[in-house]
Amino acid sequence: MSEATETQRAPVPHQIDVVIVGAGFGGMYMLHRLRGLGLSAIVFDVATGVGGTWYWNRYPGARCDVESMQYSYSFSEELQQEWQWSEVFAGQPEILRYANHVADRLDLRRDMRFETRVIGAVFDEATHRWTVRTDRGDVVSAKYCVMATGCLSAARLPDFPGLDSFKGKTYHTGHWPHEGVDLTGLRVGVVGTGSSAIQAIPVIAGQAAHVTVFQRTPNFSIPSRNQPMPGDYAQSWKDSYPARRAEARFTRNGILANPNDRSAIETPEAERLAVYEQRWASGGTTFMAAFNDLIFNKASNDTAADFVRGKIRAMVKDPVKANLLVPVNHPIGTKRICVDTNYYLTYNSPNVDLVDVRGAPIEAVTPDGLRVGGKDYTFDAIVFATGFDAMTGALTRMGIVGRAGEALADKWEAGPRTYLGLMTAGFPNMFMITGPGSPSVLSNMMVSIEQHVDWVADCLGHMTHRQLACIEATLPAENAWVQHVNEVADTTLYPSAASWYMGANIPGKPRVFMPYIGGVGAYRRRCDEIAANGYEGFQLAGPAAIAEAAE
Ligand code: N01
Repeated sequence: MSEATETQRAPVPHQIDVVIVGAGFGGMYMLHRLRGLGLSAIVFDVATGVGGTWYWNRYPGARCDVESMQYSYSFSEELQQEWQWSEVFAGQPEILRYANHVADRLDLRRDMRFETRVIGAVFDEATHRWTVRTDRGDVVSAKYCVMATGCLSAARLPDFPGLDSFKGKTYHTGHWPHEGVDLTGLRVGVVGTGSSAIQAIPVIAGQAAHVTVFQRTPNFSIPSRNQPMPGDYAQSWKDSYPARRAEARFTRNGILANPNDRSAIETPEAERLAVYEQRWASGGTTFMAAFNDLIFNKASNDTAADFVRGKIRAMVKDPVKANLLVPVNHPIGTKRICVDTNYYLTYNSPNVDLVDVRGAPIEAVTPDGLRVGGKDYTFDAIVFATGFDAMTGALTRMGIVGRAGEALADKWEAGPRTYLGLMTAGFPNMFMITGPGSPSVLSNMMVSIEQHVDWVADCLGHMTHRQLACIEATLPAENAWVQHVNEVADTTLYPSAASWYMGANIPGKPRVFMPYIGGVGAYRRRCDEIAANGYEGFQLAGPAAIAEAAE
């Protein structure tokens, strides 16, 4: 079955065990696990089908930068054996086909309602239930909520004056039209040079008559070296999937990257360069695993950054463009490292221009294009690759209200506060999948999603078995975790960059390092330990205690 379209929906139950928000990889697996526990669950998603981030991000060139053999579910041996990836790094259409295949295989859609946005989730202290409301008028009373809303799902368009005045078409990479866009022969402006833009620009430049890229911050990008999947490579993974998956779960970022356990700065220069050359030649984000101290030691980081700067200068023929493209304002890897196919080489094409908007920001969108530094640029179409209100945006916009009428958006006004990125104090029985305070965006999302879903499912299984009715993170546990997340971040170079990890891409968003950088292995051990110790740091209560408290 292909991607489903459901304008006519099946009825929505009024009472349910669990409401799951989001039908991406997190929500899909959560539903599957809850069914296994015998709990009733329904998934809401605003999209017309499954896939989450891979449903929305259909911009030209969209591709995963984690290898396909590792960016897939590991919970089912049948699934991982039967699916054939066609490329080493899968493109968006193939990943979306995979999501649909899983939905078919596990018969997930019957408990999903699409084209339905959750507009409120309010906790009732008297009944200890969540009332979930949708924009289709549904009102569901649920014992638990699981927010599988994704870390990069709230697309952000900067507030440029005159945005509505533009006579041509505008697009955001995170909301790309499903029917596709033909940019052939057009003059196209692209705003942004993050991962999305770096993938899209070479493809757009191949279609458009002329492309002008507006860059505020140059990024480091590593060639992907993507290729059709070699059959023996896929087979070698399939032959040893259980062992490799088990190993990946205890790595730093959930990716088997053959990490080098040596310091860059302590390695003699010639040897160090040879390591970088070898990593550059094999390509991909695993470049950052070339040495063990690249994210901790500025001098070590500089050696990697200088190596990539040299590669950029060697690729880009025009020295003015090359100078603009060389990143200088952040250590390599502290803004999400990008992975590309021919990104830098694209600037050698006569139909591609680059405009620096750091010194002179974009002033306005005009009826004909963009005005920057008093100069007008004329376009037929503008592509905004301007990113997301990352990690918190989808949650704080949803109308989540916990104990004593406290809105999540208010609680997190000075930055997100969670215990393990799984729960937040004052919001009982509400779980987050890959929430802020968990490794999430610093890891292979599939590994982190599966770990969170399994932890939540095991927790709900435990509660059902013990006839417990309420679980809530305690404030002291949450405070200690937030402090730990910050302390670990401060041992690295990450907080020195104005990145979306820090909320720095959104004017007015608090500058807090949101993901947990302690590594997925250490994090998993901690989560398991906490569960084994009777859910240390969480308060669990039975129906009697709840009834007593409500009196
Ligand atoms: O978004 P971004 P993205 N004027 O926030 C610029 C994942 N992902 O969609 O850096 C001018 O990174 C902004 O400039 P600056 C991945 O985790 C993965 O590209 O803030 N420019 C920046 O250049 C990634 O990190 C994959 O100074 C403005 C760009 O817009 C995350 O998604 C592929 C501006 C936004 O870059 C987000 O990536 C794609 C303004 N007013 C995405 N406002 C893969 O797996 C913003 N910008 C490969």
